[in-house]
Amino acid sequence: MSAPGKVGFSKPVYTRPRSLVDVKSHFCPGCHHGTIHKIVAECIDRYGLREKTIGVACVGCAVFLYDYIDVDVVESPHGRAPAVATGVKRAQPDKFVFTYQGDGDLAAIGTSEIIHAANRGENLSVIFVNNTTYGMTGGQMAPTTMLGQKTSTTPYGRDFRGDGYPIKMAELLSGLEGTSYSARVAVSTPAQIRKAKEAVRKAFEMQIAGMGFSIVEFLSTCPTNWGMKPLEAQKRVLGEMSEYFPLGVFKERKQADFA
Ligand SMILES: Cc1ncc(C[n+]2csc(CCOP(=O)(O)OP(=O)(O)O)c2C)c(N)n1
Ligand code: SF4
Repeated sequence: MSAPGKVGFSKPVYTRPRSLVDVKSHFCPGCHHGTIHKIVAECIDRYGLREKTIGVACVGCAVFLYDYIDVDVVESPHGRAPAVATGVKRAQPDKFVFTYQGDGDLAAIGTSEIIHAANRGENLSVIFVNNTTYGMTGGQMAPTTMLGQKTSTTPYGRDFRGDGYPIKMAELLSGLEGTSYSARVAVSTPAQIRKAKEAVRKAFEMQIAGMGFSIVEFLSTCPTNWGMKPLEAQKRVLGEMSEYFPLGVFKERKQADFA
């Protein structure tokens, strides 16, 4: 019985996913990496994959995946995660293999690796964290940095005349035949978090069904390098960021395509 005036709860409303390590987060306040880890861990649990998963980490703040997700993780050099994951999956096709990459990693130094892994239709899943900057190394311009965005290497704001345009990776990869699933999601509201989880589930299901390459791009924050408070950073994702990088599913193969 609960004390007078207190509400009694008989059912837990939240439990930590088994695949999420019970440690304090070291990420900056308002950073989305932690929320994205939780979604990944929940989906690993959902399909009972923990004992057969091999994650492939990259560089940057994204690398710390290996401290938080309780599965085997291989560390790869900058940009090479899709190539390393290809080797792992081909050597051990019964394992569940995913990469976890930032935008500097996936869309700059690793452009070649991600495009060719997708084009080959490698049977693996990619979690892509787009925070429009190089988080760990001090906020330099990334290929996803938005026009006008000030960074440590673009103090006057990104200008298409010298710097080109921000790359829309989810759309770009959806155009490749080997891609089975490509979506862009965000985690700035509870409703977005639910949709993001659906997208990761779909991506994982593609690999489980042997359908080929799947990717989920997350719009993420980096309040520290954006020079914003956490709440302002959320508003940026909900506003200008999702206007330029629309949320949605850009490709979803049906089983029939492979029949
Ligand atoms: C071959 C190589 N070049 C450069 C670096 C330096 N480096 C480490 S992290 C990083 C930026 C990573 O940015 P991003 O992938 O966007 O990840 P975030 O920190 O935002 O999660 C760079 C350039 C490196 N580790 N290896
Ligand atoms: S520097 Fe940016 S990406 Fe790295 S932990 Fe801080 S907010 Fe997150």
